[in-house]
Amino acid sequence: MPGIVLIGAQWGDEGKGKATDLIGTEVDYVARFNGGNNAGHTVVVGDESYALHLLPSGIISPRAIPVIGNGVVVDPAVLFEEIDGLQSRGIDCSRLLISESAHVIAPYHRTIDKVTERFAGKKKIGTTGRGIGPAYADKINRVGIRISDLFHEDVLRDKVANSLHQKNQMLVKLYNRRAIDVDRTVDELLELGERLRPYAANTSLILNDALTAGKTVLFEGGQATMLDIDHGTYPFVTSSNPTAGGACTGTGVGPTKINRVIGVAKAYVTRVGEGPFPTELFDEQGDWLRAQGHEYGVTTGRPRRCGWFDAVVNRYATQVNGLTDIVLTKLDVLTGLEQIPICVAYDVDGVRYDDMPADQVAFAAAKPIYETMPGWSEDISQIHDFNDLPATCQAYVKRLEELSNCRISVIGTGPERDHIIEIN
Ligand code: 2SA
Ligand code: GDP
Ligand code: MG
Repeated sequence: MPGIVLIGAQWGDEGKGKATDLIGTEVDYVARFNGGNNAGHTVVVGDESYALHLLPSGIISPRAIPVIGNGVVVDPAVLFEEIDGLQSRGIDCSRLLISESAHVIAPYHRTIDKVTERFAGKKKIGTTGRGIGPAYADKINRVGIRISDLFHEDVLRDKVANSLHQKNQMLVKLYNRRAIDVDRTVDELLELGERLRPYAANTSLILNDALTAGKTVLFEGGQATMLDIDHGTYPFVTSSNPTAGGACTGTGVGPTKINRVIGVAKAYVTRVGEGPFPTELFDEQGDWLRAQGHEYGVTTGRPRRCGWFDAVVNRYATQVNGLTDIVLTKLDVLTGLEQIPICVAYDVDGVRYDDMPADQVAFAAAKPIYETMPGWSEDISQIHDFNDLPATCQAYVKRLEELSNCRISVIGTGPERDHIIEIN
């Protein structure tokens, strides 16, 4: 089983960090392929809880080699903060490899992210403010800075000057902000680059060699399917491809090397930031889910919007990612509910949609069509065999599986490593 892709099936925060960490103990490499420090993964090991943003979750497993692929945008200052934080807690980060082709989030990307969101008013995306969108925009515009540019002062100075020429005009004239100084920015990036140099590598070559040698690589997605720049709820998306195809472009590994695609889905749904969310609950049931599931952003601390499981979203995730199996997390959070609604289809202006509408105007108007299942009240966190779950809980899982068009192979029953049920 050499190439495994693990992605979010909904709007993020499904528990990918924990799922990666679990599989990571058996793999040789864990490679991130998209996004940057907008991600927030919580991994709980015993009494210790680790909040990771940029580093792959595999960093916690002593065996796996963590890799930051070319599709990731790297804020070097944040990277070192995270490395220092983990090293001080005894986690060895020296094995980390960073693609020389990954793009850099420069300080001006953060400034532009914040300023454009502030001035967007009602049209804001609700970004994490980490400079993700502006860094990817520069990459696509062919004025971005790659990790390898940090090792060539002349090239770097030229690129930063070129990039800031336009951006400073915008900042000063449009947003009434101070111009950003080229020399100061270059000095800062050069210093960070020096510290980064030992980690920089030709990661596409390394990963391909590893796969050819029969080693196992886990490709870890940040964010999720519905936040994908192509397949998500555009424009309320992140600026990368968190879907399974991104694993190939974001690491330089071909699709023939991928054997398994795991989608992580919560037993309900959450979303942070703006944008449509058909099953969102605005009443006390939404507050209850948020409280039970501790639904607050790992990166920004923002309260997450909460709603019932949306099977249309999951079927869509199965489709666009080619899922082979689903890890269903946070089933324990639903314990205590008498009835659990599941969204099985949408009603858009009187028309039933069983599949995700591609038209975002239709999606924004989608009203959930619910089916309701009986809940359970027993604590399920100590159960390790599917057949020991309450009958109504088993029926709920089986129904989600059927509606998602994909097998559920693992169930999360609590935040800790051993709070899982594997289904054969
Ligand atoms: P950005 O910053 O440009 O990527 O924001 C664009 C949209 O993508 C959403 N987004 C996220 N959604 C869920 N979780 C994310 N990571 C953090 C977490 C979020 C946090 O794990 O909790 O702490 O707030 C994440 N990152 C980006 C974002 O909300 C925008 O809708
Ligand atoms: P990610 O972005 O997909 O990695 O998810 P986050 O770490 O942002 O959010 C998921 C949260 O759910 C974390 O706090 C995890 O510790 C927690 N978690 C993961 N799986 C389970 C589970 O099965 N049950 C419960 N109660 N919590 C879980
Ligand atoms: Mg998260």
